[in-house]
Amino acid sequence: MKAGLLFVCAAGALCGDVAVAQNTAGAPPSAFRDQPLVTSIYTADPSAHVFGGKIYVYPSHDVPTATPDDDLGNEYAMHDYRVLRIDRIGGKVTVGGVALDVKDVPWASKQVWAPDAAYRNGTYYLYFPARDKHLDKNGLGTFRIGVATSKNPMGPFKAEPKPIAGSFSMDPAVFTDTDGQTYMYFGGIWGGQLQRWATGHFDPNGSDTDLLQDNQPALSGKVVRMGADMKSFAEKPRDAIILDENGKPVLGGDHERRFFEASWMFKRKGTYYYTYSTGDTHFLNYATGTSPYGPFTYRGHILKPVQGWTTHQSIVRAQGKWWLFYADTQLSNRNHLRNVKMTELTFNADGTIQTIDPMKAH
Ligand code: FUB
Repeated sequence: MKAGLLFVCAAGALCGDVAVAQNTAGAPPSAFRDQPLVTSIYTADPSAHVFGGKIYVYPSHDVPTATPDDDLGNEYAMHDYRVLRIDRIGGKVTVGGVALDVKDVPWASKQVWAPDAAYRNGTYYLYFPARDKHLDKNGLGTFRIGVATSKNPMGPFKAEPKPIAGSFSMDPAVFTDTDGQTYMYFGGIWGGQLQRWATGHFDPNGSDTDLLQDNQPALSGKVVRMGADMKSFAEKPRDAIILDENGKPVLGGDHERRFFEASWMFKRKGTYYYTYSTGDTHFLNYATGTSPYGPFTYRGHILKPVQGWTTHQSIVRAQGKWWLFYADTQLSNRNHLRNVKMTELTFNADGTIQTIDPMKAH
């Protein structure tokens, strides 16, 4: 599907090595606010962290597949991870070797989706979702969340033999608070299976999309405090509830505000910013609170829809500024072959975030 054209970085753009060809069927590079960080591989779901003064991005590594797009995301057939390193913003982006392959994860069968990473006491932790090996009637495993460790932020990482006990669904995002406590935010509806866990137990016959209860509180993403070993949950996961301006839970039918997937937490000036994707309405949103557990009050959109079905964010302060990392399909114009980007995030004096339009050049 990809045309054999060479992608050329726009002046001032952040570009890595050039190898992935661009499909001219999508919008031209000049139509996009930002340019891909790397073009030699497809990447998505960027979780960015600053370790030792450098930015490390832990993305999904998208791969071509003949599987058609469906509501379960079977076209997202990723089987390994590669880490990106940015020594200087605006400079070269280094693409690491294979950091972890699903064939080396004892419990997982396929689809290693959006990962995250953390550092504690000389060890780097890679958190990742994957389908387990207990196949259901459709031949699919249940999503669990695993952890792997390394002494090097670029990997390779060695996976634990089992997924994190009590974990389910996908999109782990790990946040360490100023008091040293670490929390994992996770979950995603539709293909991410969160709706099947609505009762607290996996429903093998549950809906493949959401709960279809438009007038009920929307399904919440999950938050859980991590154990000191960074490989376990210290408690049962709780709901990360999003409230509207009247203090009422956002409803399931409110697709422009309700949680879908892609949790990411950051803290700024004492306020907890819970950020997430709305999935089928394609927004990145944020809600704020005074505790890492929430509840969080809906504040607005961070990013308007990108080219492509999904986007998935991280937000990090680096080299004196705040940065949004996200993904679109500029290089391929195919939903499952994405490319990560970064752009500066601007806060207003009251702590609200200025909404970004990814299709407006700046
Ligand atoms: O990359 C596969 C899935 O698509 C991720 O887990 C979601 O967040 C969405 O980006």
